Amino acid sequence: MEAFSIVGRPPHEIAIVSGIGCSSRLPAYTKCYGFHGVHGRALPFSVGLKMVRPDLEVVAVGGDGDGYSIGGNHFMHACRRNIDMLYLVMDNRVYGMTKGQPSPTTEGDWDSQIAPGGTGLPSFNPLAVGLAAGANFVARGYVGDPIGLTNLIVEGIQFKGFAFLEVLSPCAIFRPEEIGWKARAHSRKKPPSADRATAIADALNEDELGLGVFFRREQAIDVKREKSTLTLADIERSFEI
Ligand SMILES: Cc1ncc(C[n+]2csc(CCOP(=O)(O)OP(=O)(O)O)c2C)c(N)n1
Repeated sequence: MEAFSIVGRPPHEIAIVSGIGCSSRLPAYTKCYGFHGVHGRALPFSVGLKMVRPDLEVVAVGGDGDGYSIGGNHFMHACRRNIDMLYLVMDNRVYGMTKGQPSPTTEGDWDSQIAPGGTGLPSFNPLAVGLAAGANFVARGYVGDPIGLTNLIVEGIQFKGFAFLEVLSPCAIFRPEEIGWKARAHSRKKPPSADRATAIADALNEDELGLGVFFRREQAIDVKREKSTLTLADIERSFEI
């Protein structure tokens, strides 16, 4: 709310779009326009919305299970499509809603009832993937740092193009050890890079709890859009055999 008030747009000029998960409940907690969609589909809906209503501030939100697993394909292509919007992922490294199922960002050795001994899989690095797919604004925030997070949300909304913000969001129920992030999360030492390869190396090599902007490079947004002249009746007729 604070970030939206700093951006200075009233609720009816903002649309928050989500998929499925505890984190995807977010649209219901604001007075903005909201769309609570289906698993992993927040991004295609948001992209379509922004294309037909460029006047709206569009913010897609969700979790790591929703966005990086079932929505992973949409994530990559939204990064390279560079539509002017913010994608905010509340990453708790678990499917909270399905009661502790490992997600793509879960550590391979995390023991759980559903995957005893861990999945054994390397975890997905969302920042490196977003950068490799072409996102021009890539940052990491933390819910335990509300001032820093507010600034990153404002920066992401004001960025011209697709902004990807990964937000460390502990799940106190299924991953209580993540509460310990509070003592370890810290600001990154390096300033944002404008060199993609450097930013990817930073995302892969730096401490996983480093907060701040990794990459920022504005690139012209070139959306080719043709106005349809079809009426609803025309579309209806096209279904007739
Ligand atoms: C592999 C897999 N695909 C799809 C689903 C359906 N599904 C149920 S909840 C959910 C998302 C919840 O996880 P997350 O996005 O991490 O949100 P959280 O509840 O942790 O906020 C999805 C995609 C599933 N459970 N498992």
